[in-house]
Amino acid sequence: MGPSLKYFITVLLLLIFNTNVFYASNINNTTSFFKQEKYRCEVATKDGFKPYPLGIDHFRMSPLHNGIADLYDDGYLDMIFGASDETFSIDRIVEGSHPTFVYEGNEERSRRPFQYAFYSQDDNFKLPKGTKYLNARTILTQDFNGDGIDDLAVTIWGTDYEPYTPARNEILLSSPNGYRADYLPGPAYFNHGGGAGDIDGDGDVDIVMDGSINFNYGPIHVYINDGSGNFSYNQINLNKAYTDILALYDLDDDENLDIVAAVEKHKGLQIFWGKGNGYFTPGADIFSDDDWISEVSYKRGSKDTYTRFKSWFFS
Ligand SMILES: [Ca+2]
Ligand SMILES: [Ca+2]
Ligand SMILES: [Ca+2]
Ligand SMILES: [Ca+2]
Repeated sequence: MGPSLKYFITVLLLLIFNTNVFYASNINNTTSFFKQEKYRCEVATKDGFKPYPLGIDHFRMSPLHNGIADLYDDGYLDMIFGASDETFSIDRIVEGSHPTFVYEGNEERSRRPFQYAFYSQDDNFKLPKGTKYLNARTILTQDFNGDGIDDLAVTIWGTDYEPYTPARNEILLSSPNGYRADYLPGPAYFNHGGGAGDIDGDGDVDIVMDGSINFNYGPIHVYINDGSGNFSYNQINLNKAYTDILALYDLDDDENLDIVAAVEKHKGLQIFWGKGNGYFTPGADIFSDDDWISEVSYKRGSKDTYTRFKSWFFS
């Protein structure tokens, strides 16, 4: 049995400190993580934003396959959710390999793309076409085609048990006639983590995602935006092991976004330094532990913390 998606919710926080806060990079503001943090704060603190689904799907909302966006830019935040049982076969539950989940797998939802659920405050919300997914593990929100309206980029894992079936990553772009779904370029992989941000410094939002074809090793997918939401595709092989979940932040304040990646085999973190032209160079592993990391985040912390991390970065 191959490895699978991560089921434990563990958020790993990188603590970085910079005394020159007034000169701190703004390149971080181009990322999907900047937008995600803003939306999560709104959902958490404002009345009426939390989804209030009725019926059985309330219990099927996936803690992993979800995203927040203001689709249509109408001021209503919208949440998109996959199902908590879409990754599992009944056999694997019987094997006890996923003891944290109480639901049996869903044969239909675990093998074929199915309509993801949208929760919106807007009573007239129009369901975007082309939003059937199978294990949309990471859903990134940013404006990729420069019209000021949120779009979605989605890593697709595919089926998560034998017979495994890889999948192509997808994108959902705003248009005058509603949303338009398409595949991102590149072949089918088992795709997992991703981040969006301006990695080549030309003002538009690019995408990096990771995937594997053998569950042991895989490239970073790099999608360079032409400014209109059309992407050129490149693969970069930097990692010693399968990159699991990643985030984009400028960690060393050189105005180039860097990748902070959870490394599946190591159960730790690795840095890939951004060169500002869409390419990256591998840095040192930061540490390893036994946790399953399902999200990587970043906050500036104490100067001591920064110094410690810095010495690891450059060791
Ligand atoms: Ca909306
Ligand atoms: Ca857009
Ligand atoms: Ca760019
Ligand atoms: Ca950097």
